[in-house]
Amino acid sequence: MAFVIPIVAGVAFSMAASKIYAYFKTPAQSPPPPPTPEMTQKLMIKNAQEKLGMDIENHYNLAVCGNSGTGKSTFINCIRSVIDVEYSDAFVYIDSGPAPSGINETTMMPTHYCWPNNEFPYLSIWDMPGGGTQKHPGETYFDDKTLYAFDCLLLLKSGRFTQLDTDIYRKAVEYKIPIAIVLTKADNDIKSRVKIKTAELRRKLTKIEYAALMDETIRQLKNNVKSELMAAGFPEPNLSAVFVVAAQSYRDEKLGYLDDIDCPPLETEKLFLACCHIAIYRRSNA
Ligand SMILES: Nc1nc2c(ncn2[C@@H]2O[C@H](COP(=O)(O)OP(=O)(O)O)[C@@H](O)[C@H]2O)c(=O)[nH]1
Ligand SMILES: [Mg+2]
Repeated sequence: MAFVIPIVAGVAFSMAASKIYAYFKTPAQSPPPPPTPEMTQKLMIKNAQEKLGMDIENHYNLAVCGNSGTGKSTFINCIRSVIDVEYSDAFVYIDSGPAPSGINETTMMPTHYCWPNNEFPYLSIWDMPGGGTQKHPGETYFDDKTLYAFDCLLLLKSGRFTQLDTDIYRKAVEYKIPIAIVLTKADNDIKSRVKIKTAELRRKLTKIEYAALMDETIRQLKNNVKSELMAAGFPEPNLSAVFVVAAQSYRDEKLGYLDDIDCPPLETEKLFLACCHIAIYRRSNA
């Protein structure tokens, strides 16, 4: 089965960002569709409420999953233009504040964040703990964390697919839950390729050469995902559900800190809009 996230083809960008954002200022019209015929919407609402304290009737919910260190907390901060903080004993959680980095994910619970200044009162983003541990076993992770109750899953990875990644991906496909594969920290990939190319040419890259190198890097990273998924026994994935992002650059650009020499945000905004769009689409077709 191909990706179940019909997010980019045609419909996704026919709606302007401002129109998409307007949806998150009022309660959702209906909960998302249940994952299987056996699970009623009522049971799904109950499970999400009991296990995570999640309101799926009124709120649109995005889950950011993946292994520790893939950049989940940073992504959640960047997309909301919130500055990162390292976890310490003095850290105090507020849902409109930062998702702390450096947290021990073996004990962490799924944590809810909203947009500062009540920008989108009905949009929530969740920092999900890495799985495959005693507290969060991989085999039951998807159901334990009620991932089927989310509007869209963002599976973050910065290296090769792990067992947790493939477990989540497999279940998402089975349950028809939209899932985007997000290749994080791509600024590092671009930077190292620029270094190699610069050494090869013995001069700085022109703007055109730099843009071509970025395109090529994005293409190669996405093709690696395709090869890896197919090697893991999945059918050929639709690469329109794979996004290459530089989340910190996205935030820096929004806050006016991005320098000319910095890597641009790549597909960060495209990913966010696509996830928002699929959430709205599913709710209106539930
Ligand atoms: N270069 C770069 N580093 C990043 C980016 N996002 C996260 N990181 C770094 O990756 C490390 C792990 O990030 P964190 O958000 O704590 O990962 P988590 O464990 O998945 O929540 C931190 O040192 C971040 O600064 C990015 O877009 N670019
Ligand atoms: Mg984290």
